[in-house]
Amino acid sequence: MDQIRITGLKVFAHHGVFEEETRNGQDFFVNAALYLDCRKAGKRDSLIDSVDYGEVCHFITHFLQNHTYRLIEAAAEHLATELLLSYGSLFFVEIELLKPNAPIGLPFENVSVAIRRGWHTVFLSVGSNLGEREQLIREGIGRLCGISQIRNVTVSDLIETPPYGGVCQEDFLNGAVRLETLFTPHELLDCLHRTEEEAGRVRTVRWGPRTLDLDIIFYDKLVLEDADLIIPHIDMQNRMFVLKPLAQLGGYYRHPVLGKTVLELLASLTKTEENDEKRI
Ligand code: A4P
Ligand code: MG
Repeated sequence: MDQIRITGLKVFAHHGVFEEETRNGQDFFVNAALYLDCRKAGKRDSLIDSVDYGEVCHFITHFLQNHTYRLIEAAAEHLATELLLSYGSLFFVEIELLKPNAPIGLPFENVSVAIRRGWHTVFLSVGSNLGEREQLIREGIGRLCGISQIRNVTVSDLIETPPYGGVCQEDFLNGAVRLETLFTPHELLDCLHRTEEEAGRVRTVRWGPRTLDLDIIFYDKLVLEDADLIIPHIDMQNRMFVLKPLAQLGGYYRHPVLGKTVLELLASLTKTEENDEKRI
């Protein structure tokens, strides 16, 4: 992807763990890479289609001067977030924050932190089979839309589906959501759990009735497996209620482990279910 690079921007600011650092201040240097699509600006020769690097330099300077952090990690983290939230055409930013006069008491050239942050594309599955199902789903998605670290939310049609998983319960209303987020996968999971809780979700029976269920299906092309989170969702390929709405938003999205697109997974499952019906 195209980049605009800023190197060696000098900012006098007051970040540091020691009291004299926050009192007296010192020079910091910033290297930044802004990832965006420069094609249109390049073809049209127009600033409006790009990001004004002069403005970004002033933005970085003001940000670092108007905030005080103990750690350069924190200064870089918050700066990256603010840049991504303020300049909508940025997909990613890389920030290196250097502190050449850090009070180390030994001869050294430089110390710095370098981070890369950006927007991630996520597909969610959403379901409800308790209470005002559609309203609960719409309110839950509305809550996600109101969070600054989430943008470009699109929602599939909501479909009525029979319960899957062997628990005898009411039919579900299911859908899929595509969004972009600055959250890490675990931060997103926490955010989804809070949204479920606000919808009055009580966890009793596994796979049992729920006012609102929000599952992460894909997070970019990430493959992750730990005690709290499995991405891509471990059982999505066997669930019609996930694949059907998902196909509306990301039919050509390729599963990073199974190597098939959502439409191909949907076709395989449809075939399997048809064969199962014939056997019965
Ligand atoms: N977890 C691991 N990976 C993920 C992920 N990719 N996304 C962990 C979200 N959570 C993930 O989930 C239990 C734990 O799974 C979470 O705390 C998280 O750490 P939960 O939502 O608390 O409990 P659950 O929903 O009862 O269990 P589970 O296994 O998530 O069930 P599902 O997969 O959500 O299935 N039939 C129809 N027609 N439509 C439905 O929507 N839903 C279910 C529930 C059953 N049958 C259904 C439907
Ligand atoms: Mg769930």
